[in-house]
Amino acid sequence: MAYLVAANWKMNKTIAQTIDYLDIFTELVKDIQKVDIMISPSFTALSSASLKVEKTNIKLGAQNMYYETVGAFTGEISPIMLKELNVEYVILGHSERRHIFGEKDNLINKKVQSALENGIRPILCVGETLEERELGKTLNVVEKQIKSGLAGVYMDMPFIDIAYEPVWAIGTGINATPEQAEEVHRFIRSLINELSKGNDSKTRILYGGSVNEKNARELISQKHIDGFLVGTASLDPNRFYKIITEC
Ligand code: G2H
Repeated sequence: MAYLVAANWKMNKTIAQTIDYLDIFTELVKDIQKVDIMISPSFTALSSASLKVEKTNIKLGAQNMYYETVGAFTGEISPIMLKELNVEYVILGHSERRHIFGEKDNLINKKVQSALENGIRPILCVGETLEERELGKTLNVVEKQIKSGLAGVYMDMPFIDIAYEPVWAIGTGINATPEQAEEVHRFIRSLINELSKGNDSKTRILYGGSVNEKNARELISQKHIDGFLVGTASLDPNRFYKIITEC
């Protein structure tokens, strides 16, 4: 199983900035084969990015999608619109979607099911808040988010990746220590192994939350960390490339 290192650009970069980035980044990573690389630009830049990454080793992801394929859903993006742009991954249940936009496990589960039905690989994000960690509820929270996010699709585990992103580590510059991350990753691995009846060997468990070129090596050296979901440090092609080379 190859590591997956995925960029979540969030609401950053115009079309022109995306093209400039990819002019540099495609060259930097062109010889990398042992790591799967994904970028997820804004929706407005996806089309241009799709053309730029065609015939490269960079895969395209979306930061969100709706679960219906067509209809009266003002402002939403359909999985078939993403497929048309050769989008292969979709980030679902990111903590910013949960906390800023109020997405609940039930909605996230519908999106996961729809992504799978439409041949897009979901990256389900889970993670506890600082308050939940301090109350000792981290593993309970993560278990609930995984069980409800993946309800009905446990047997599709080979087509799913998971990102553990502790909310307190997102965009704060405070990453989970390798030991803190490893404890949760080990728990997630054992949980998805049980839920899928042992069919989880193709599922990567990514760590996300203030990953950078300085902490990547130590984090990836943990047995149950299979890659990264990178926000801030992925916005610079040289920094993101450096993280990839640490894997
Ligand atoms: C967590 C992460 C990317 P950052 O949201 O998903 O962002 O690396 O900026 O903490």
